[in-house]
Amino acid sequence: FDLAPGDDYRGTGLRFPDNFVLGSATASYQIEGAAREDGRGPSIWDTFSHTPGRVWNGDTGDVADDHYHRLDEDLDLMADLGLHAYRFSIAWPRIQPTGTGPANQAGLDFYSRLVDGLLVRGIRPIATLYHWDLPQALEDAGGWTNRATSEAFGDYAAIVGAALGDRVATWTTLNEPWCSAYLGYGSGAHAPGRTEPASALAAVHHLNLAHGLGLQALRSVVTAQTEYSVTLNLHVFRGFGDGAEEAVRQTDGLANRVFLQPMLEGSYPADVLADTASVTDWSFVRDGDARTICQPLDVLGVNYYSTTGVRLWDGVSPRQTDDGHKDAGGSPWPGADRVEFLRMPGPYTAMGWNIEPAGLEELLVSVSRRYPSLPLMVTENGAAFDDEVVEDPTRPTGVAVHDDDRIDYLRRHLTACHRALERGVDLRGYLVWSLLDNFEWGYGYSRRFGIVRVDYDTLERIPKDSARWFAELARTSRIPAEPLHAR
Ligand code: PNW
Repeated sequence: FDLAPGDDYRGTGLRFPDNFVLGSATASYQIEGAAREDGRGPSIWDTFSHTPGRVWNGDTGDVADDHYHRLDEDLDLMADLGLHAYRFSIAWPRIQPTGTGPANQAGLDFYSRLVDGLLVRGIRPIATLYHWDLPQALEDAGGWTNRATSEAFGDYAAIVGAALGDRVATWTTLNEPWCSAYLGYGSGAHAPGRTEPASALAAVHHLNLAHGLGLQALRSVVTAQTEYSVTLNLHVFRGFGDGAEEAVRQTDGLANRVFLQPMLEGSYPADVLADTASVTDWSFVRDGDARTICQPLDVLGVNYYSTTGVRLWDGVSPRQTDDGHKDAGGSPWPGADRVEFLRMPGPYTAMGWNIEPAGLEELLVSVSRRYPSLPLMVTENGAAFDDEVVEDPTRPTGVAVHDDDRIDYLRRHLTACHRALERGVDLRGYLVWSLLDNFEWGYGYSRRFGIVRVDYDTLERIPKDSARWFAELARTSRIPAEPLHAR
């Protein structure tokens, strides 16, 4: 694909610093399978995916990539690719089947084997405590609308920290609380599938609080010298028309500042509280919460895929709502009733998300200008495309997967990272989403983000051309030339 003229992000040969971390990321529910084994309790994603009509084709994570049973094979794959780091998440319902109470040793053992397997292969373990698989029992008691869930998260963090805290290199509390709150409780596109604007904002706060309580708990039990972080999917907004600034202010408040400001400055943005006053009075925020949420962070994880176009609705024309999210009935933007979401110019990935590497560079620069002493890491970036699968007897698997468009996407976004480094951003690394094709939430298995293909009939792993390309990147710390198969 080609971007607009002048938009040159083909940084072939650019070199990253020696300590720049190049790795990949996954999440528990998306790859593990073994949904009912070794004492794992049900999560909201089990319930959601087993509810007809919620996920494409009725797909579930019951088997997924069967990573739970193929751990050693997948660890060897990571070693073959030369990954410097691997970001994974821990399934809360494997550790506490109902979200509270004593630890399930079999669950801890699985992650302990994973961490040990990474360390013997020289791969840094980056562990996320919560990548959306909330124990169903906690949802039954209100889920993220209930303060008790934040408190339970602190207990869970203490259990996992005590078990793995001698070996994990980086702890991440939450992955993308924006998705958990607004897609889970606002739009209904994600589990638990609720469409309640006030609940979405209560969820925002209780996720923020869980982050703070989780960090406090981790720091009280972890013994090793480690880093503490959180991963946010910060949005890059493009404003259009009269009132562009106002549309950006409102959406930036809901998507970015409502997480960044409490976590890094210890307060909620007053304009967001005012914008959402007709939705909720925020009485779930108690004295002292903002200070609890604001715990020291060693690195901020940033997930970036695309940009979002907004403008103020004129109140007359048909309302535009294409914000790139699956339409599940509710709005993921509580209180932003006057904002329209515009389909941005292409090119697009198979998610329908527009490709704009400049957005990543701008995002990294703007966050680091706002928080100059805070190191950043790109904890997810990548793309779904329709991969071309061809027989190729020269490959170990007998099959080659040509995905030049994914290589091109990665090249351009890595170039954006390099430009951010040149502009003084303290960027520590880049993790590609994802190691494997996997359960893409509401889209089931219909969207493939992996640099390694998974054959869902045989569960065989087949490295795509992008995996070979990424391995070359990880080996040399240089952005490789053309797709390697073309040479
Ligand atoms: C992130 N949206 O999810 C997640 O962290 C991954 O688990 C996921 O597979 C990946 O990005 C690709 O989607 C998102 O609707 C899901 O804007 C949805 C949205 C953004 C991120």
